[in-house]
Amino acid sequence: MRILSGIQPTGELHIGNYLGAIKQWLELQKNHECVFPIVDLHAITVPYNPKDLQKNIIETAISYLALGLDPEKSIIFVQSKIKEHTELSWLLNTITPLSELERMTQYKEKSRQFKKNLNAGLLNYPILMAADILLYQTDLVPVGKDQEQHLELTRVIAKKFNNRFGKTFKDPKALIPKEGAKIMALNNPKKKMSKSLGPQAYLSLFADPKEIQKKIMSAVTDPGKTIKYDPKKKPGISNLLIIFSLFSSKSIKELEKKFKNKGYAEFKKELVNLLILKLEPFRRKKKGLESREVYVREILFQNTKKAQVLASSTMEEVRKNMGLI
Ligand code: AQP
Repeated sequence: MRILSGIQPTGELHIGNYLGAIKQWLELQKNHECVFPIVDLHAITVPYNPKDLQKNIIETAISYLALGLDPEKSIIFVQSKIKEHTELSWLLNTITPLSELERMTQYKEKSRQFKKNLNAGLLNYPILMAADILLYQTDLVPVGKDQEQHLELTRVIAKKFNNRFGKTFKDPKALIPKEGAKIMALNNPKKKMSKSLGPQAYLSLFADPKEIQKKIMSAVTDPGKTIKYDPKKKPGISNLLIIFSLFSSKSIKELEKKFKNKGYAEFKKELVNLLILKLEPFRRKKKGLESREVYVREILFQNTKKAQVLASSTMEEVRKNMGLI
């Protein structure tokens, strides 16, 4: 099976990215052919600084390696280096109904958030994502819950294309984890943890012990004192319970029992210790890679060649079937 999933180089990766997506990637790369682009073309649909983007692209590549993605097993590259992503995206534009794009939740949210920069790229974002996925004849797309709707649209586009021009693309399926598919923001447990909500909302995967302590101890909790999983009534503590459970491999039930007569502060202190222990190896590995940028760039270069072979092969078929040659 072929797996594809990407992350935008918009800043540090956070524990939401890890629990919703990257943790699955690490398992999948053991037995499947995996394609993991750094999706820089998606990142430019919202206001950004070109200098920061350059830095973030390399940072994300370093982060992928530090977290355990293996460039011998998985294809790690920068999306914009393969021109076929934008070419296929344009072709898919011509068969994607406007109404489908306008009803996408992410578009609605982002167009509210970035009122002053309401560009066509923000609306067409899911078409580029469909191109990313279909270009590599992907079977499975391991993503967090927020991307489910885009995945469904990808499948609609693939079906439409295949019906109109003959079978060209595979039908990709989303792989969404049962737990951790939507980690909530630390400062607002009603919103998804994401970089764009600001530094108080997320915990970086490379945070040092001091930062972990600060962010977790000040995470928003709920009225009352009991450590109980109840996402509706207690969204703050429920979110922290999910994080604790996934990093410790203990069930939520076990944790509720362990912290039965204990308060939020004690629970948070233990979570801090757990996260320091689990995130420390990532931080150490990243530090080591930061001084080896030439090596990281070489990995990206070599992997781009592998991605190019796959992308060219699909595009040849697409152009032929659409009557372009
Ligand atoms: N909170 C989350 N919980 C679970 N999974 C998540 N993902 C993102 N946030 C969570 C998954 O991580 C992958 C990469 O997503 P992204 O590049 O969109 O990351 P982001 O942190 O969401 O980025 P931004 O820049 O802050 O964008 P917005 O504002 O759109 O969230 C995906 O598989 C995603 O599902």
